[in-house]
Parts: sequence; C-alpha cells; structure tokens
Amino acid sequence: MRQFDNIGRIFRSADENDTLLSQVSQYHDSHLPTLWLLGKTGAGKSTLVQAITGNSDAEIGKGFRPCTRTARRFAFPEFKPVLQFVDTRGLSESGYDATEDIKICTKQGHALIIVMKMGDTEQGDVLRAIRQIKSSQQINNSLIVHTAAHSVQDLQERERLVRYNCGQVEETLGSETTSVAVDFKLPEGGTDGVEGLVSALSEMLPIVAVALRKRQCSDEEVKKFQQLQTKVLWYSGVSGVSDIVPGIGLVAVPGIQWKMLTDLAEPYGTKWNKSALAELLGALGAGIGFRYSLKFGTRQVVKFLPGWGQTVGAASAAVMSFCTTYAIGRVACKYMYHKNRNEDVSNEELRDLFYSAFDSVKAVAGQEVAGMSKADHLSQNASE
Ligand SMILES: Nc1nc2c(ncn2[C@@H]2O[C@H](COP(=O)(O)OP(=O)(O)O)[C@@H](O)[C@H]2O)c(=O)[nH]1
Ligand SMILES: [Mg+2]
Repeated sequence: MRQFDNIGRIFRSADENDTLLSQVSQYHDSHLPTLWLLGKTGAGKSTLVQAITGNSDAEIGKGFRPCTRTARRFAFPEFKPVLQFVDTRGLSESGYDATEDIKICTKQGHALIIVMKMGDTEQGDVLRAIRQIKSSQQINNSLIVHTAAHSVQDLQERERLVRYNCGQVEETLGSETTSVAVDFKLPEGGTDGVEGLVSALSEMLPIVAVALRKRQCSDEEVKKFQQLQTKVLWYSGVSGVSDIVPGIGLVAVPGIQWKMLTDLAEPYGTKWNKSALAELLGALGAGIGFRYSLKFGTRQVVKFLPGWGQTVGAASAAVMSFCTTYAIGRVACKYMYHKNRNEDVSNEELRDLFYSAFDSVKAVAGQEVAGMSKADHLSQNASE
C-alpha cells in the first residue's frame, strides 16, 4: 500500500487550506447556473419553482433572498447550492431598469424563463423588459411557459392564446422561442406538463437534468445516492472552480474530494480513513487508483479513462476535475452503502459506475466551466 502513503499527507495539507477553500466555494456559489424568471406578479413564478424543486410553498417564500434592488434569488438547494432561480419583482414598477438583473443572471450558464398565465394578453411590462434584455445581447436561451393551461377548456382557444403570446414575445426578441404549456394546480389535484417543462429546461441548462429531474427507481442504493446527489454536484462544481481560479487547482482538488467523502460518510453512518480510501482507489484499479495516488492531478487520472486519453490535452482541467470529483463521489456512495451491509461489490461494478458517472456529468461540467471562465474573463476585463 506504499503507493497510497501520500494520500493522508496531501489531504491533511489541503485540509489546512480552509480559507482558500471557502474562497473557492464562495466564488462557486455566486456564479451558479441561473433560471431567470420573468413574468407579471401572479403569473406563476413561485409556483414553478415549487413544482420543479419539490420544495413547499413556505420554503419557497422564505428561500427567496434579495440579490439586486429589483430581483430576488432562490438557491437550490439552500445549502451547497448547484443552481439558482432569479425572480424579477420590479418588473411592474415604472422605469424598471434591467441592467443590474442582467448582470446577476448572466454570470453563469443561464436561461430566461418567460412566465405568462394562459389567456393573459396584457404583457406590456414583460415585453418592455424583454426588449431591454435583448439589447444587452447577453441572453441566448429562452423559454415561454404558459401556466394555468387548464383554465381554458377549449383546446383550439388554448392554442390561439398560446400563439398570440408567443407572437408578442418573438416579435420583441426577433427570434423563434420554444414554449410549453403547464398547469401546476389542476382542479382535480396534480399537475400537467411539468415533465415537458423540465425537459425543455434541461435542453438549455444540463444541470437541470441531473439535479431536478426525478427518476422513479426501485434500487435502494440509487435512491439513497439521489438524496445526496446535489451535494456531490456541489463539490464537483467547487473542484471545477478551483481549477479556474489561478494557483489553487493542484492542492485544492484532492482536498475538496476528501471533504466530500467525509461529508458523504455521515449519512451512511461510517467514516473514511486512509486504508478505506486506499481500498476504494485500489478497487477502481491501477488506471484510476494508482495514478491518483501518484500525482493527485485529475489530469493524470483522466489520461487513463477510456476515450478521454486523446482529448485530455485539449479539454479543460476544470471539466476533468468536475467529472472526476462527481465520479469519485458516486462510487464512494455505492462502496459505503454495501460496505455498511457487509455486501460484496465487485471491482468491475465500481469501475463501470465510475465511468458512467463521469460521462453523465460531462455536459453539465462543460457548461459550468464555460460559464465560469466567461464570468472570470469578464470580471478580469472589468477590473483592468
Ligand atoms: N390553476 C393554476 N393556478 C396557478 C398555476 N400557477 C400559479 N397558480 C396560482 O396563481 C397564483 C399566483 O402564483 P405565484 O406562483 O405566486 O405567482 P408569482 O407572483 O408569479 O410568483 C397562486 O395562487 C397560484 O396557486 C397553474 O398552473 N394553475
Ligand atoms: Mg412569486
């Protein structure tokens, strides 16, 4: 086990870098992928957040915090957030100026969600804001959401109303825009169209597909992981950021991964130590474990992932850090789950899971890192 001797040392020294890590997480949490909700009061913005996060009305009400003079943000989850909703309240105030809100919403990957109640054709305030947003040339993804679809029974009438409001928005934006019709509160209870809404949002922001899409699943191990998934995504995002903020990467990534493992152990009623970690990395095989222990650079690990060897030079280290952290988190959860039950889990199974977890967040990592680099670049330019 000599090859793993470095693990404790490196992790301990990284652990001492708490201030550094808290800077990185602060940067991460203020550059979250953003769903910007634009719509009149009563259009259904809060209800939308509630429907797709599964949070209660009360949690939504209390979770929104002012972030500009005219907007509030709702981070999801509240602690260790991986995305945010921004609700523009000032929209109906005369002289609403979107400049500050545009800045907040375009720091990271983002999508503009235009929320309109079915049949409400009075959209002057919304269109005025859209005009301003368009002229900033900062928003490239938008979706129109027609809420309370079932309040209009006649399907042809519904279609006509949808077309009318889409027409108003498209004329203002100067481009075609996807739209979905939903009802969050059917008279008989339940919802309609929420799945389609989440799919449309996932197309624009890949994080939505990973963090918010609920998959029915009967496997207890997977269910347990799903409860911890956003936590793993948060650590992955923070690892990615640490590669972008200059001078932090090599030290920070293993430290962040170690913190993640420690954090994940609690819900499994266990603890990590050097030998448990060595066992897990050993199970993942020479390709992952051995290299990991030698260099601690995710760049090194990734060279041994099938299909990534050739692209590693071109792909950004931050994407690699993100995906590797996620994959390690995923595998560690499975390892702990079975260990706790004294069940065997084969090395192949762990390895396959590592690769599939890695692949499952490539799109998320790509967008986050592109967004963060852009934000970083912009703020550097601004301070020059
Ligand atoms: N029937 C129905 N009611 C809705 C729907 N969306 C929102 N509402 C209701 O409309 C009202 C305003 O919604 P809210 O989400 O607070 O609007 P906001 O001001 O845009 O945040 C609430 O009473 C909601 O219950 C919907 O899809 N169907
Ligand atoms: Mg609201």
